Amino acid sequence: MTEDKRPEWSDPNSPEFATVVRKGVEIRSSGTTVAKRPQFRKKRTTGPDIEELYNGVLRGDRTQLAKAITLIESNAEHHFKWSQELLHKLLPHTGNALRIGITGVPGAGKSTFIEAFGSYLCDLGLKVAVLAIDPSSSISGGSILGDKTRMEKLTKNPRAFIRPSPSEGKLGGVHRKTRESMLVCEAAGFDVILIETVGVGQNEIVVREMVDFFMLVVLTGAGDELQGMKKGIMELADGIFVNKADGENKIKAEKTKEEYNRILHFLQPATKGWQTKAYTCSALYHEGIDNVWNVIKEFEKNTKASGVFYERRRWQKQRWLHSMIEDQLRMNFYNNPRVKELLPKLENEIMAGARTVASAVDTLFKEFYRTMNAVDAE
Ligand SMILES: Nc1nc2c(ncn2[C@@H]2O[C@H](COP(=O)(O)OP(=O)(O)OP(=O)(O)O)[C@@H](O)[C@H]2O)c(=O)[nH]1
Ligand SMILES: [Mg+2]
Repeated sequence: MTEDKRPEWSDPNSPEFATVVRKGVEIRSSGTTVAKRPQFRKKRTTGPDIEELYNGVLRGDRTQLAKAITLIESNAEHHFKWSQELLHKLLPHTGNALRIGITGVPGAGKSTFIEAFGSYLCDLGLKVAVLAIDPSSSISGGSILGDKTRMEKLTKNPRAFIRPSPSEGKLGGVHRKTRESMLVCEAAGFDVILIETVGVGQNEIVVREMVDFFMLVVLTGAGDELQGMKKGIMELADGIFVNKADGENKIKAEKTKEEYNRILHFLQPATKGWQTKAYTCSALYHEGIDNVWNVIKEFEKNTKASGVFYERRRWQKQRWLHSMIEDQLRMNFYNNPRVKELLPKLENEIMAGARTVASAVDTLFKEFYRTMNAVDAE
């Protein structure tokens, strides 16, 4: 039997009170009477509605898409679980977009190029998502703001979706987040995903590992400068675009293009069966933008026909798994309280010549495993 009564903290003189406290149902279990707490269906009050997000993303609802990406970008551990649940559901609807990575030194014109190229693709009737890894740069001084003004037209285009980079975080860090955001955008029906990254080292390799076509935006420069340019970066690219080929710079840009082509001839191509070439364009004056798309479409046709396209995507998934394992291992190790405590001491001993590196590593790992086992045993 249930009995309704007002909560004790309500005003006894006030006749109006909408809430009642319902006494729990008593059930019998193995002969003993157990007073059960009220039987309400367990509702996920604090978590997001995964079903709603899932349906929203598939419909291409931008609010739900933004919410889904926010969930992925969250560093909270319980959000991680929910985001994985959502991604698992979305997975069958992913993989259909063409993934393009864009890199180049700060000020090369990447954002201006994305504005022009993205708008061009939207005019063709395609849906374009733009994601950025570390959009801040030494020249513009950090600048989602700068990027937004440089992508003013695209930001307003209903066929485009622009998402600045999340800050670095745990649980696989920024790279996991960009990869997963890309998958969500694909499920939302975007045809082309553009990933912008400033070419300052490690980022290019990470982006290369998540895109189909990787392009390098460069500026005009003398032959010597090109020779000095990191060969490694050129070997990652499927296309090199000499930007700002306009006005007085046009002739110089043509020369630079030739110079790049000469060097490219001797380099290992980034993609099997595809000769990387240099081209000129002007992002600001929208010149040569259609050619960029032609090159990419040609690349897609060739690599799909040869199977290299699909092979790369399979390999990328494998790399993704391993990079997440590495991230997780690194995070667990360095966040381990015992490792944190011992590391500075061991570092000092090594620097003082009182210990070998190998023995310090051995001690650290022994302590790490010991504390891990202790946690497991609890
Ligand atoms: N003349 C000319 N200027 C350009 C062109 N493309 C970009 N610019 C200018 O170059 C400057 C840098 O352009 P951004 O698009 O911000 O360059 P970015 O590579 O995105 O730079 P970061 O995001 O800071 O790494 C801006 O002042 C642009 O207006 C071009 O094709 N021609
Ligand atoms: Mg930029």
